[in-house]
Amino acid sequence: MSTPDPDCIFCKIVAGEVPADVVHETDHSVAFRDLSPQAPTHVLVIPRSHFPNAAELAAGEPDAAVDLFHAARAVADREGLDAGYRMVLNTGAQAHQTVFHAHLHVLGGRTMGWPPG
Ligand code: DGP
Repeated sequence: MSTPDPDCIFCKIVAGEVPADVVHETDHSVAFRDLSPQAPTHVLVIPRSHFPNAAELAAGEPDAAVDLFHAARAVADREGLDAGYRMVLNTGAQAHQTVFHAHLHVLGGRTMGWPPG
């Protein structure tokens, strides 16, 4: 497991040092509601380990990367997103990644547009 980053807000959520509305947990992942929801359901699924993005997570801890997707499906099931949902992995500043701890957005509960902004 990678070392937590003491300056990372999501590492603090994993450690329980910052509160979050947690909706699902596994051995590898924690899922909690986004502070700034962009859809009726907007949950972030993050690995317990600190990696700067999902690609680095897949390279460093492939089992945890796969678990992120299993956890996302569990969240979608639990939230009743039967009509569909979007999974987003912003990677890098130009793609609007603002927190550099890997996270998978699960968005649902409304019709989505395409292309994304
Ligand atoms: P991104 O732009 O892909 O890096 O998304 C980061 C998301 O994290 C953004 O939608 C807002 C959310 N976020 C940032 N800080 C916190 C926090 O402290 N708590 C929660 N619940 N969400 C946060």
